[in-house]
Amino acid sequence: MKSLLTSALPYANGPLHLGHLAGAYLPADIYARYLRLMGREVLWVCGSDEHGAAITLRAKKEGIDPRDIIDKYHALNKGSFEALGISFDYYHRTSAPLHHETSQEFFTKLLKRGDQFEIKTTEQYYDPEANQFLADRYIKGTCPNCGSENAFGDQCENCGKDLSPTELINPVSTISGAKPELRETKHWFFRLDEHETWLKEWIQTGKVDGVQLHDPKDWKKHVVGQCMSWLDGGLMPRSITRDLDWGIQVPDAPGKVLYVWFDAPIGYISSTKQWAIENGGNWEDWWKGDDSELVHFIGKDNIVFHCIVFPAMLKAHGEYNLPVNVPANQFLNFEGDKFSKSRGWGIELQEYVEEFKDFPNSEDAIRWALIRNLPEQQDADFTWDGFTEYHDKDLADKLGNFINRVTVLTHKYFGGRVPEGAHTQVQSEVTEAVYKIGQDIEAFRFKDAATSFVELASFGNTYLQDAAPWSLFKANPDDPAIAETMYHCAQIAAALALTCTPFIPFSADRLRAVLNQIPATNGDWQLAMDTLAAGRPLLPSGHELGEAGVLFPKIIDRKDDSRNAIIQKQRDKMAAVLAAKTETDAAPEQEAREAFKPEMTFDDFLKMDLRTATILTAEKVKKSSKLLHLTIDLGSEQRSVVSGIAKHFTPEEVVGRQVVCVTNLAPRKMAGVLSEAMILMAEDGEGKLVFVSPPTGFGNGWTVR
Ligand code: B3M
Ligand code: ZN
Repeated sequence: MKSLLTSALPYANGPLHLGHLAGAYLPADIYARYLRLMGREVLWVCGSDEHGAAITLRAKKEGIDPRDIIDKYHALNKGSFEALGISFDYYHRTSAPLHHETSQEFFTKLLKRGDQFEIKTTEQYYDPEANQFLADRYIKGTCPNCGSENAFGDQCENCGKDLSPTELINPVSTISGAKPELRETKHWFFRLDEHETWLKEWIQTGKVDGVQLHDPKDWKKHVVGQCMSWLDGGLMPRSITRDLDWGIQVPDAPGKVLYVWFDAPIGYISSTKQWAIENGGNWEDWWKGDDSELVHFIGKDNIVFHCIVFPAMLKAHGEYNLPVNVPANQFLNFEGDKFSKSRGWGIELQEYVEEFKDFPNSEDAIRWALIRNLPEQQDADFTWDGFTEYHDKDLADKLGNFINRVTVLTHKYFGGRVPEGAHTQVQSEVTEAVYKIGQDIEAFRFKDAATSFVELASFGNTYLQDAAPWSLFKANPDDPAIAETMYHCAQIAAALALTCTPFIPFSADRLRAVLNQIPATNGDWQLAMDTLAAGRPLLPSGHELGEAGVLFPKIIDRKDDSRNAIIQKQRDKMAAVLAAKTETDAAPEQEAREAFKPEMTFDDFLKMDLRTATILTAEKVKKSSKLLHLTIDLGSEQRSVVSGIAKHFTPEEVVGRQVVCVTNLAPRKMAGVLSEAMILMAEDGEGKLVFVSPPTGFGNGWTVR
């Protein structure tokens, strides 16, 4: 079976940060490297996403050509990936002519089918100075609801009201400041609604037309959950063209380009084609063959496009395989907050590469810290303390130290040669561990795989410590148990030096060099499993080990503070960002906090029944972009609640939350759904909502007063 892997194509309009790496690239790299070591046929494609209004807008603002932006960031991001060992088979770009052709052919094929597009003419705002139609976000004006002068064409961020551009009072173009005019324009809408039925069946059961394509139990719950909440909301035709001058020309429609999210996933196909041209393969075998499995690696913000829209496009086209899995990751935060370029919060990949260039094993140090803390099922938080700890405890203390001790002791007692030994329980444990690490990787449980790997290292250390060959040697240098111990230690060391390869490939080569092995190549993991299963050693008796040495110098080292100093510089940077923020927050213009309400009596307050509760289920309310329908657990009963938080939270994010709610408001229907309680939220000056929650573990239905 072939494996065709894709990772989300990063926009070439800015640098990538650690959060991106942990989302769609590092997990895919572990998977791809493992499959190659298993001797499977793998093709992993990616590339730069170089279209979209964000790129043109930025180019206009900076007075440069969009091409300058994409050339710069394509090279930068590609370079960062390479530096960190991200082993794509091909990194293409969507500005390439081959991609333009491929996307146009795709569009034409769907158009020719006759039933896949609907063409509609609508009136849209046009900027007469910039000579272009304006996307909703590029129009500002006064909010008809609250009077704020900074409302966008799609929403007023002051009062939260959903708007359409024509509702704005005094609209202006954010591109030129000109007053926009309404003009007629024609667009192509992909009939996603026509695909709703089969998509629902496919997501729920893994079947299409009665054929089982995947097992839905293999998909992550949050991925299926997000898809179902979209599907339950009903699918609508989606416009897939734009009036822009940057992008892929819509065939026979001058001035129109394909919407970036229509062409970007087709980028996976063009990347495969380009790979095939350069490497002499057949791209169709990978995309259309019965013996090829497609897996998309993405972050959670791209789930809908990869699990609903692109599959619908592939099915509409015909012939193409659907993905067998989309193991999307959640988000990674940085030191307790979201990555933010504008606030300077976080660290970009090329910045890491540059700042840590004198740090030993810097590539693997960051890979390992991210792997141990991947946002696989929920959001995770990267901290420099965690980085230090994972490095020093796992890599230095457990892995590096073990391999070093084994080499030193083998040199001491056996002239560096693996002594004689026999198959025992130890070998079975090693066999089991190697198998388990692989199984976790195959199931996209990379964090578990890393844990199993660390357990194998711990097993080695404990085994060596308990066997204590140094004590045996003191008592009787000819004790056969010394050879037995060192033989098994050599096998454990070899298993570690092999199984670490997908996680820390740079160190893997060094570890294997210490064991006097060449770097692992395709098929070696499978070979090792076969060898172990046959009861044979990974390192045979007589094999000569290389020279020992410190493999992972610790970050926290009393004698050498240089590595810690590199990290301390990063901590200082973040402290400066925080200090700057505190200053802005304390600035005099005390921004608009709502005025306090008039006095009320204590009896008025007592009328309110406030309780703790837990959100059990959540889904979007059909035809409303603001409302979530929740079920809450009040201890003695469950209730239905409609809450206006859909713009702030996805259903998956709120399930399981503990909240405080008002239970005795008269029930009412919102968008046709009954609401029997109200959830309390705190809102700051920027409209950000947070739950008012009791501490985790507090029971449900208890009073709040
Ligand atoms: N460039 C969006 C993103 O980076 C987009 C991914 C395209 S994958 C086909 O979130
Ligand atoms: Zn408003």
